[in-house]
Amino acid sequence: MLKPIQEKKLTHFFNILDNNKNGRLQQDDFEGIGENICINLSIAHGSDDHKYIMERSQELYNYLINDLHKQPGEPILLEDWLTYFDMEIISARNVELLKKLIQITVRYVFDLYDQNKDGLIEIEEYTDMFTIYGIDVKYSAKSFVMLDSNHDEVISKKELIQAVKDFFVSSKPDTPGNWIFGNWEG
Ligand SMILES: [Ca+2]
Ligand SMILES: [Ca+2]
Ligand SMILES: [Ca+2]
Repeated sequence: MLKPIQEKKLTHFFNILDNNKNGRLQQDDFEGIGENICINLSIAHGSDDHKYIMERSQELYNYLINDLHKQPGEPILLEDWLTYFDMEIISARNVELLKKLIQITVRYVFDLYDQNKDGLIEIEEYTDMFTIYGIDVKYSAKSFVMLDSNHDEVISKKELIQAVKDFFVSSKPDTPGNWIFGNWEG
């Protein structure tokens, strides 16, 4: 069974990815996120950068469809999402699957939001992520400081891996990684 805090965080993440807020994760949510990124970064429609962002945005969708045993086009419901995390990862203690999901998520964040491609997430890039996902930006500075565990004012891949891991599995309310996608307490 998921603990209430885990369910809350995973529901928060589901709602963020559900770009058109219809309660289902579908391909158009990930296209919408890709388009939001391009608009936010003033990337021209049809350019190579546009194509790159759209493809990277799509990758998480493809991974989830596959891992949740859905057919392309079949929606992922919140219930499917929570059951997946509970039965296949958290309660199952499936370390390998968790590791893979963390890797995919970290790659997704770096591919889409490390705009200057320096392998680090700066505060501006992190705040853009909040804007693009429609997360209240008033939490971005606070969250950034918590994720930046060595206080060098950038989020490294290592720090992001730890944060994503804590976000997915930690049942402690004071774990810094809980805040990766802003105010999960809602
Ligand atoms: Ca949707
Ligand atoms: Ca960067
Ligand atoms: Ca750091």
